[in-house]
Amino acid sequence: MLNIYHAKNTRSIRIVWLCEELGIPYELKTLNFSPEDLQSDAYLAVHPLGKVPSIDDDGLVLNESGAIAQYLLAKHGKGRLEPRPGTAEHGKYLHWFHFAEASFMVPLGNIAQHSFIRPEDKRIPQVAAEAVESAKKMLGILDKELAGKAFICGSDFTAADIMLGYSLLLGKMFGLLTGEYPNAAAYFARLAERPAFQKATA
Ligand SMILES: N[C@@H](CCC(=O)N[C@@H](CS)C(=O)NCC(=O)O)C(=O)O
Repeated sequence: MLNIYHAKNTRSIRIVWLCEELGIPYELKTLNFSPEDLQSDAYLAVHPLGKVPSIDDDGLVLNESGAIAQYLLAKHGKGRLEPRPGTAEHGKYLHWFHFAEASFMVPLGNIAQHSFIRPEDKRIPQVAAEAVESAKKMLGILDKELAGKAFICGSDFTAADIMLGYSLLLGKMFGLLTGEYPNAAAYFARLAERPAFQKATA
């Protein structure tokens, strides 16, 4: 059985969403987004940094949302939700799949840390302000890329949309996904209509 360690509003949404899209059976191990749960000895044995998501797939423990998604696609995808490997389309797909975590989540994480996660005396307003500017720059890049497209790779929904969809969910929660980015806002609305997204974010 696939166990998914999940906490509300976190990157584990990506993994639940992917499993729902692919029809992969799973069991949720829901944690509170608090040090009591994430830094417990029991959870540190699953994820040494005490972060979510993690999975335990019949004894195989994995961390990192992108790696987990790629593992599940390889195991259960049967070619669904990604262009054919080795094609230019697959290269572009990988770019956006990884942009979502490796680039876009950096400023979004800093906004979260320096606006509400850290105790007030540990927040640095300058870091939050710079992160807002950086996130807006990335939203502008995405907005341009999405012109005339239903999904980031064109007309087909892929796992890159799942990776980006969570980042945009945070962007929206932080009030950044405004009418200034009409293509990105319409794209996120399209993603949020999917039943699998709604199940993962419930
Ligand atoms: N690159 C990792 C990041 C994991 C991560 O930072 N998760 C956040 C939730 S979205 C977390 O658990 N933070 C808890 C903490 O930093 O204490 C991934 O994609 O899985």
